Amino acid sequence: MTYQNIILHYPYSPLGITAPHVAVIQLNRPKVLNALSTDLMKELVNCLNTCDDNPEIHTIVLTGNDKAFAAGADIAEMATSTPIDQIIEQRFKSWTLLGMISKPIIAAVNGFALGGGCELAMSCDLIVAGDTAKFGQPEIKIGTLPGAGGTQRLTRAIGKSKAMWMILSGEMMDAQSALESGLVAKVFPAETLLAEAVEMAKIIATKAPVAIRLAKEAVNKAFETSLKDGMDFERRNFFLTFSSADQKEGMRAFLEKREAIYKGK
Ligand code: DAK
Repeated sequence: MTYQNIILHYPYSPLGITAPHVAVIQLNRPKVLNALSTDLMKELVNCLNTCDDNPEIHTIVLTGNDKAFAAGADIAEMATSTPIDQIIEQRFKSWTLLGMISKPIIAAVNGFALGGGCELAMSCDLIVAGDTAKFGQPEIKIGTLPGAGGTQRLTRAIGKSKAMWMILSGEMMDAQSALESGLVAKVFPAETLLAEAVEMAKIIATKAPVAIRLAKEAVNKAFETSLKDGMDFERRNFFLTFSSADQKEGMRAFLEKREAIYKGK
């Protein structure tokens, strides 16, 4: 499939050096700060599914450009829509499908991650930011409120008071505060952000793919269950790794003091 609103870089080979098993997806509507139109979201989910289905790809980096990761849903598209339009067009469907990708997705955020852009970053498995990044849920300034998980995910990420302030005021949070609040995992100079995110993706990509998927699933479960149910879920996934060839290989390699060679089985 050819994409109009995103670019898939796979293999990802900056300067001719390939990052093995890493795909980079770039949001590409620069004139409107990567506003998340319905078409863009459909393409993104389609592309993520393609990456998820490709056994050669282990980790995905989602990024924008220097000015914006994404400045939110496309306001021009949304401004006159009715609730019924939104139901008929199933705008929420792409957002639901995002949560079904089994491989780790790193959001690499430079510039604005606002509204749906912030929600998209938070829908990924972890966020890294350039030092000029700005996060926000400014929907209140245009007469509405977050609709793709912002009230829930931001609150879980940074706590009630900070999230409440951002959502009720529409004020943005800079990269350093996002780091201190736990919204992002790391901050890098804006110019090297993508390279650093790809390095992180490469580290994840060297690990046993089945264990990575099960670990991602277990961490994400922490947001949806009680501690007891989450621990039970973790234990089952832990046991499950012991039916993989990669667990045997990983532990054997440790004991033999060599690098493990994982087969993804
Ligand atoms: N939509 C459409 N166009 C946008 C846009 C957006 N979100 N953000 C920026 N643009 C366009 C601007 O209109 C402008 O276009 P031209 O005038 O050049 O034609 C161009 O991008 C450059 O923007 P500015 O000229 O405004 O650039 P500045 O540097 O001056 O300002 C800014 C940058 C990010 C502060 C500003 O553009 C801004 O405030 N943008 C809007 C941010 C915003 O309010 N975002 C939240 C949108 S609501 C849901 C799923 C998702 C959502 C809800 C429900 N369901 C599944 C149910 C999400 C909702 C939202 O995100």
